[in-house]
Amino acid sequence: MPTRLNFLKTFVATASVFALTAQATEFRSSDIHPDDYPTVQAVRHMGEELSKATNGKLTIKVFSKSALGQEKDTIEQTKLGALAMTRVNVAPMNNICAATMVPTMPFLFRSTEHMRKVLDGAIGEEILKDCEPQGFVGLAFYDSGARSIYTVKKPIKTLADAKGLKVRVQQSDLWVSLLEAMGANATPMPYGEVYTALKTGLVDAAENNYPSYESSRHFEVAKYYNKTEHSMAPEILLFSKKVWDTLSAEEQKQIRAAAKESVIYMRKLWDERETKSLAIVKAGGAEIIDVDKASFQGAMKPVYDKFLKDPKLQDMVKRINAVK
Ligand code: BDP
Repeated sequence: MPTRLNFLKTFVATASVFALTAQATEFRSSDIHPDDYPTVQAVRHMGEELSKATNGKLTIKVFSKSALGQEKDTIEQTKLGALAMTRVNVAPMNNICAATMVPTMPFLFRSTEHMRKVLDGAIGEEILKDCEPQGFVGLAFYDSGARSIYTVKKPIKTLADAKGLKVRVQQSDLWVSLLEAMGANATPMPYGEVYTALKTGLVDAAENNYPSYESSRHFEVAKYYNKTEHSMAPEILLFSKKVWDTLSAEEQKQIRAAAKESVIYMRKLWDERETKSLAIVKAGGAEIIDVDKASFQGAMKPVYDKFLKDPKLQDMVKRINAVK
């Protein structure tokens, strides 16, 4: 029998549920990669850690496979605050936040260890911070390995072989110049269009690390993977400054901590995935070609001259070189 008291009880219970949901916040985060890719897994992991640390008050929902758009679109949405987070490569940030050009620079990092040490330290923090005036709180860098050029028709062994090649690049002026310095014709386009571009002959080549070459199935259409290893441009995890400013200092601290923790998790997955992807592409018929790297490296001066005019950025390169 519904009594006044029962009604009151139900009312109070319902009200408290609403209060709970009103307090809990779910941040949406985007990624162009599939569910099993290390970047997607890492942000999911970060969400779990954040949820634990806040007793479920703050959570993250990751939208994979470009469900919310290509990287340039999601960067724009994040800036507007329509999206709380996005995981992208630093390349589409190059035109927005100058310091991100530095870790993109060709042949900058000597090894994975060197790259990790630099990005984990004060220089990494400086680069992340540089995105803030543009509307992005840089939370962390993730590994992206080394990028190499893969070709449809013939292998590349020396710089001369790259001449006139139509190569897809990420949407960044720096990337266009980088390939032009190799004598190639650079065609910027979003990642999602590359498979078809390779297949239809719109481009002769693209460039990426093993996990992307594999997960995108680009190896099926471009079977020569030429180990130029010309850039180790990392991934970056960005939080919308607009959304950030609505959070308490404590919440911001919790988000930063969970992001940093996810880097460790990501690296383990990354190392495993690089090995696994290499095996998959080889089994799928890809040929891994050794390249005269020095000839490529020798052609990169114009890129440094053009994009690192700012003494602050030049100094950053010097400091990176000095990191042992
Ligand atoms: C992959 C990055 C991804 C980029 C993609 C590309 O993880 O963020 O969008 O390369 O080449 O390695 O566009």
